[in-house]
Amino acid sequence: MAPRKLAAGNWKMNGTLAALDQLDGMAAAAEDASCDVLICPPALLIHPMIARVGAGDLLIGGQDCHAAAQGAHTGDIAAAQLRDAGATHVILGHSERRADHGETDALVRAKAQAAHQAGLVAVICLGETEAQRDAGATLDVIATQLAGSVPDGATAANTVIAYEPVWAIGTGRTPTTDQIAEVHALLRDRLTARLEDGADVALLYGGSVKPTNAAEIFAIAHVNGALVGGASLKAADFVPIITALD
Ligand code: G2H
Repeated sequence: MAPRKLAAGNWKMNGTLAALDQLDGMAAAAEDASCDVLICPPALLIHPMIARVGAGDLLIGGQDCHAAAQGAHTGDIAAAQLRDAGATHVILGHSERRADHGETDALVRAKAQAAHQAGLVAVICLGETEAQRDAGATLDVIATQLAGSVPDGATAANTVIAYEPVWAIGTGRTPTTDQIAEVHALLRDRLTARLEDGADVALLYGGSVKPTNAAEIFAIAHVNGALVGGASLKAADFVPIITALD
């Protein structure tokens, strides 16, 4: 088995019911594509999205879940509740959550475990800051985040890893192809050494992916897709990215 290709959209805290109009074009592209296509909207839009496009080829996911299965955690969402709403995936450990909510590798790992128990695919995000890259620490940072954030029990079926350099997120800056290749080779090596089917875990690149740079990024070894933020909000931007991956 080779890693399944995945074009994933992270809508972050963007979108209202009016944005559902963008889904029709994305759903049509997902139907035509052989790669997987996923949109992770704000949680309030998960159910309306599924009602709009049905349980078809366009997959819908969450952007976070709590590590506990249920309980007194005001404002949080359990993995089983995402699954109940129709989600298939959940993004975990995005650098914005690590920064805004102090999420640690250990917490991300616990959340991934909860996601797996609920039957969700965990899309676990990793990435170095600009200061860490400038200090030459990128590979050490990524290896540490990977070891700490991926739970035992991770498999190619229930886990996707997204490499998102913090300095490339929403900035329009992207790493060189060599920089992406170096990190993805490390991820593949470490996953293959740790997991029985680590060679088949899908590895995404994320950070300012656009229709204009997608094909070049997808040609890099061990890049099996993308986690796309701003360019996933409009079908006119996201569909060409899906096509470039397919
Ligand atoms: C990185 C990415 C989506 P953008 O955060 O996860 O966002 O494509 O806007 O840089």
